[in-house]
Amino acid sequence: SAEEALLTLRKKLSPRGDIVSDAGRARTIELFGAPLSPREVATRILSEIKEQGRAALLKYARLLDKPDLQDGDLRVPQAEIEAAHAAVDRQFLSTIRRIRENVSEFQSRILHEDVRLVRQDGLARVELTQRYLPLKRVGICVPGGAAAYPSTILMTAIPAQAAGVQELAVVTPPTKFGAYNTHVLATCAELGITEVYRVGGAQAVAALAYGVEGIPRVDKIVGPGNMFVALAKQLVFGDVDIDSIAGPSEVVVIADDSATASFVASDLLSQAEHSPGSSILITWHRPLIEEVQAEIHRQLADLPRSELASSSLRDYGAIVLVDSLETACRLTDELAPEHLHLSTKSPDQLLERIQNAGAIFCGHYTPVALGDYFAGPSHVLPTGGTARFANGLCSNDFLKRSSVIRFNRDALDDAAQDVRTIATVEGLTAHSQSVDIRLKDE
Ligand code: HSO
Ligand code: ZN
Repeated sequence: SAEEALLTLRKKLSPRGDIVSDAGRARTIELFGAPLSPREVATRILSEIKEQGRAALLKYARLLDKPDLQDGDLRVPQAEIEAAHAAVDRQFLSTIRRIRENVSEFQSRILHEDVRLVRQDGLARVELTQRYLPLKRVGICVPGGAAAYPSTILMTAIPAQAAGVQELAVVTPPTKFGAYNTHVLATCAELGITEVYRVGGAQAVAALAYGVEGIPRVDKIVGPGNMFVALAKQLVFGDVDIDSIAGPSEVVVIADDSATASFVASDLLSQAEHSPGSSILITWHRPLIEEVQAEIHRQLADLPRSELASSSLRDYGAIVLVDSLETACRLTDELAPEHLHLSTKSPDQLLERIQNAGAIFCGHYTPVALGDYFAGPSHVLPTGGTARFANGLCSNDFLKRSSVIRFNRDALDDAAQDVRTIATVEGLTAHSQSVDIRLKDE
């Protein structure tokens, strides 16, 4: 039944990193002299760096990532960023320029503008404004463990720049997929990002949240990372803003008899190849199931990351046969997936029935990869069913707002009695007084 399917699927959607493995336990004993949970590890790193600053940051960068990291290596020199830009091929540069235009156009277009309400009643005038200003300084986490992600720089930094953020600090681990990656550095150069630090994990989050000598603290930390980055972001929230806690990538594909099995299989595989995330197909067209299964096997054979993709599919993949389009939509809404692909004749028919999904891809010619790399909305999206209440990252997340309130004397006079009444109920006489004192020589 759909309910049973839902229970199984919930378990499959986004494996969480809170299980302590034997290997993890052994490693924390080796590093910290005690069997710590990942949360305890993150807490310890954060508080040490908060108290001891740069020395503790270097200590953890060496202990966890690169034993021979020198103090002077922490920030990538400008010459190295420029050299990377000069070294990458022209095709890569023209690609990231094109993507930059797409993302920048969309992110600027959706940007909030100040809103003003004027109430004029005779001589009384009230002016109420909601004013938006960009955050001053933002930190961006760029993963560098299993693969290089220049696209993550594009999908976080360009929305921030569209909002008008002046200072961007990128942190990425000292690895060949991170701070020693030519494409990563070239992308920073192309976007005018000059502050790049070779540090990852909870220690990077600590440096951004609290600041250390040479790295001023930021106002907001965005971008994905491993479990330690996620935990650290959760722990520093409140001292600094964060975007969200990103889990593994996931996709739900809803397909009908108009779908092409090879297309559907390719979408499932393109999220499965990330990490153990989940890929779920929901259909009411029974013949599609076997076709898609066969296609998955065929395509898997040629994928360099077939090992990873097939284990994600084995552990977290599913194909669900439902009785109707309506059930498919209901199930999807309960799952609230990060990506939803509508592989059907009339996607609009499904769109109006679905409320919870981070990004929705409509029709046979809109693979999820377009959203990951090219279209314009950010690929930083809510995972693990959080699309129920959370949103993908966008330019507006880099704005803060103030309310601006302006009354003239007649408007104050008009409001006076109401302010007095409430102030009296609350027993706050000075509040009343602040009104009366302005009106007394009438
Ligand atoms: N699908 C990932 C984003 C990504 N894909 C980066 C390729 N590179 C999470 O939305
Ligand atoms: Zn992807």
